[in-house]
Amino acid sequence: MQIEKYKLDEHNHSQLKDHQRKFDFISADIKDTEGILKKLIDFQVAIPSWALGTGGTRFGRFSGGGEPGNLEEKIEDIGLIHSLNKSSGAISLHIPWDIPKNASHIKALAAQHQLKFDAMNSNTFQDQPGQPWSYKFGSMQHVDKAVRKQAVDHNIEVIKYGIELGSGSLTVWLSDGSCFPGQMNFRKAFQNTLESLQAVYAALPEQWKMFVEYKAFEPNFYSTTVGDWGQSLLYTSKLGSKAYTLVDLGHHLPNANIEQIVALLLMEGKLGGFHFNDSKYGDDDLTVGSIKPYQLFLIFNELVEGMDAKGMNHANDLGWMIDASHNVKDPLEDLLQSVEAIMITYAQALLVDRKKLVEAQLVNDTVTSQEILQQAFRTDVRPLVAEARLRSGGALQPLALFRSEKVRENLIKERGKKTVATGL
Ligand code: LRH
Ligand code: MN
Repeated sequence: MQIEKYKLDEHNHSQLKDHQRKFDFISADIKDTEGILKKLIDFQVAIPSWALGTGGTRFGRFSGGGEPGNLEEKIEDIGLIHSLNKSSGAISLHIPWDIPKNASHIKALAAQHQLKFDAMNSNTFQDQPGQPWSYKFGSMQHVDKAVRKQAVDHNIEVIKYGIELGSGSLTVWLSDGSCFPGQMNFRKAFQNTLESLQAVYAALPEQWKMFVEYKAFEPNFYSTTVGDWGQSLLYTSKLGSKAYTLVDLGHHLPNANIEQIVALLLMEGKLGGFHFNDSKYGDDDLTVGSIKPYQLFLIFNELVEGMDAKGMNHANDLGWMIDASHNVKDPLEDLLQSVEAIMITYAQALLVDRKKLVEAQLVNDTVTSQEILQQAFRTDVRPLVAEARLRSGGALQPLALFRSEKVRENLIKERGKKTVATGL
């Protein structure tokens, strides 16, 4: 399903007067409106291939129908999202859920939708049919070298698919760990995992990056072998300059100060990118900015400050990816909301008066430093984000157009009500 250009133009025309009034109002107060708009236009968020269907939980899954049944349909759905917000110009694949039967065909189809391939994700947290060795007791940490080799070979195979598709990075998330005290030797598990990651690292093409994603718990509930940012940094520091730490917002213990973790990883030049989502309890994978929008703002505030301090390019030097799963919302509407939340928060972080903030910090004027941050966070930047979309050929109100064009209803007509396994 695609939305006709004239329908998008009609929608923008009907919204233009109202938008212009709001845009003129906010840009009157902003020093560098054009600079901020350029940054927003360049900023692209990768959509995960596994978040286009209904995720569900172990207790149940309530599919809304019209979900993609193959990689082609997943690319079409992300193409539709990108045609609406012009900020979702990349897809992140998960292998073996998205093995491209014909890579050049898939690459051409993605190009038709102006989509690039972001990080490839390996999977050694599930046993595939006919797989010689089980990952029940882990993969790269496993006491049995044959299991570790199987996991290394799988990651090297994922890199091969990525090279064919034009990706430039591999994300390794290991569910490895233990469920009970005494089940495992932490030191040997670390060393086995490092040795296995080194074998994958050695297979990385020159320009590629490897992202080591950490997670505090689940599916193991006593220890996780890449359990926090410190452990991930230990691995990525020992691996080499192409290895970076990936921060999934839902992978922290309660009340972790994620913005401080981000600031320090950036300082060390070891921050690789993000899996954006939100959560109230565990790895809930909820809509970005739906539970803790101020935390997301504080993270982007550290990102802008830290990246500018190192002269980094905001759009290209880090991996910006969503990792969410949908239980009660339409997957595409949920993703439109998540991208909007990321763009709004990035725009607010760009509004922070950095010079005044440093002055306040240097005299320990905590009241003023808070006022400076909250001035930006309390600014309604939606007209700025909408203007960036308009200038990129997108819709002023993507969600409204998605609904008025009855996209889900049309997808159900095209694909039927059948429910499609997302692999998770
Ligand atoms: C693990 C994780 C990881 C993906 C998976 C789908 O919780 O965040 O990034 O491989 O979700
Ligand atoms: Mn993740």
